[in-house]
Amino acid sequence: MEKTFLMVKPDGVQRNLIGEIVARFEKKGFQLAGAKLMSIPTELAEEHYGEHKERPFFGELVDFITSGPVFAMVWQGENVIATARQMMGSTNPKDAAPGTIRGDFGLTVGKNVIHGSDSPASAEREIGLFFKDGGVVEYSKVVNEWIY
Ligand code: DAT
Ligand code: MG
Repeated sequence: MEKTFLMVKPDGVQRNLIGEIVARFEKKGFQLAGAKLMSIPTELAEEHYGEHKERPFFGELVDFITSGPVFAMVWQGENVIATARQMMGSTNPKDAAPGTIRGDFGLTVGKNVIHGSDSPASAEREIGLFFKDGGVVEYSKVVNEWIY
């Protein structure tokens, strides 16, 4: 089953949005496979956002993501990587459609509430980084194949 890495960023945790965000993915039909509240060490933040290390906002990005606890999650389900990105909305909340997480809860690009892997390769890499000591649970709750 396809898996993705999603993370409620420090602004979302501080604003008590964990439950709201988890509820959206649960109600959509995706299955939670791992979750933990954690502080991100600077080295992990730099590695996670490595693709942006030459960008002018890199320092700010690392400072922000390490500024408070995040809620790191693994979700699974059909097309979960692309669908979760759609449910998150555009990177800049000013461009994110109402009904998306960033569209409903975000104001500025720096503090945009949630992270989600953008491709199968990113999902595998990010799950490996954040859940390298385990914590991804394989289980099934299928009673009938059409109940998802
Ligand atoms: P996404 O989080 O939608 O995958 P991204 O990978 O392009 O977006 O950027 C990672 C994060 O970096 C993004 O969630 C917020 C921050 N960011 C992106 N562009 C920015 C900018 N122009 N100024 C400040 N922060 C930015
Ligand atoms: Mg990205």
